[in-house]
Amino acid sequence: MDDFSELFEETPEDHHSGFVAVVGRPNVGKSTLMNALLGQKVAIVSPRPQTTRNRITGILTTDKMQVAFIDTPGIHKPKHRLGKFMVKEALAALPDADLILWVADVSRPPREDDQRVASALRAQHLPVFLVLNKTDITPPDKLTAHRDMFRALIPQAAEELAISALHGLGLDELLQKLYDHLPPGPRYFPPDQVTDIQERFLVAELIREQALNFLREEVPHAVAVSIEDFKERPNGAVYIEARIFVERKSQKGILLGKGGHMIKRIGSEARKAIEAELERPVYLDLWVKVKPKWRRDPAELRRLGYA
Ligand SMILES: Nc1nc2c(ncn2[C@@H]2O[C@H](COP(=O)(O)OP(=O)(O)OP(=O)(O)O)[C@@H](O)[C@H]2O)c(=O)[nH]1
Ligand SMILES: [Mg+2]
Repeated sequence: MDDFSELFEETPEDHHSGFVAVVGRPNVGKSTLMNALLGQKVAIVSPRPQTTRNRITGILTTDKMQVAFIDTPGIHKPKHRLGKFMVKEALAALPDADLILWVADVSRPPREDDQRVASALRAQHLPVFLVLNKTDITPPDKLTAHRDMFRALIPQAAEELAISALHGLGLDELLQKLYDHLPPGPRYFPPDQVTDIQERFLVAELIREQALNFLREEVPHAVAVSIEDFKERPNGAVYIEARIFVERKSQKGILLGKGGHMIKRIGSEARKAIEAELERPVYLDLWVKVKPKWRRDPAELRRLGYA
């Protein structure tokens, strides 16, 4: 039997803990918020909607509480099997949570996808915090008008907070409110554990993040990354071979760019990001492959971790 006594012995008095699902429509800043609360990058972030595709746990341990945040894919109207998987992943985080952060982009009025989120939340009997993000780009009159519209969608919200995840504004208050609402409880994870994701997954995500940052239009959504080889070299460096999949030949052309210019930029930025995370020198070998309609193919989706 495992001995967890050490974990619990260290738990301070008045300690609170729980699981907090971070949900909302795509691109509102859920992953930015989770990373900011953790003070560490666990989930990738990009200006493109539908960046996050899987649930990702980020664990915050302080003297008085431990919160396991569950970052989720943006809830939207799915157009293919991948989209359906993403929405299912997001909704599956709700029943196991102690509390829900509904992240909304307050710089804009609610959209159809916000309504979708609100109706899923109204069906739950869990405390919901309405988290109005992107206040840094919202003029005061718009803030008031949009806030009222979001409020009307979730009349039972336990708390409402105006924040900027990007600039770290309002986060201390959010953490205090989490402490107030989460029940007394022990640490469920070792204090130094920050996430549940594996190194290979993180590496694939960091490559996809750069692809999302550099690509436009429909191409980012057609991108998937798989790690084919991951080897430690005797000199301490890591050799990584990764494949970037797209659905069409034309997308492959865009991804490669003139004279391979684009893939070189993506590779070089991704390598820097991976080295920063792994704290080791990295040799990154990137290949681009066309896999027609992978987003609709159950076997491919399973292979890529989207099932
Ligand atoms: N101005 C501003 N931009 C923000 C803020 N928070 C996030 N962003 C930006 O919004 C974009 C989307 O951020 P993400 O954190 O990837 O959003 P998400 O909700 O996780 O998106 P999905 O994973 O696609 O559902 C990025 O370009 C962020 O830099 C904020 O407080 N202010
Ligand atoms: Mg995200």
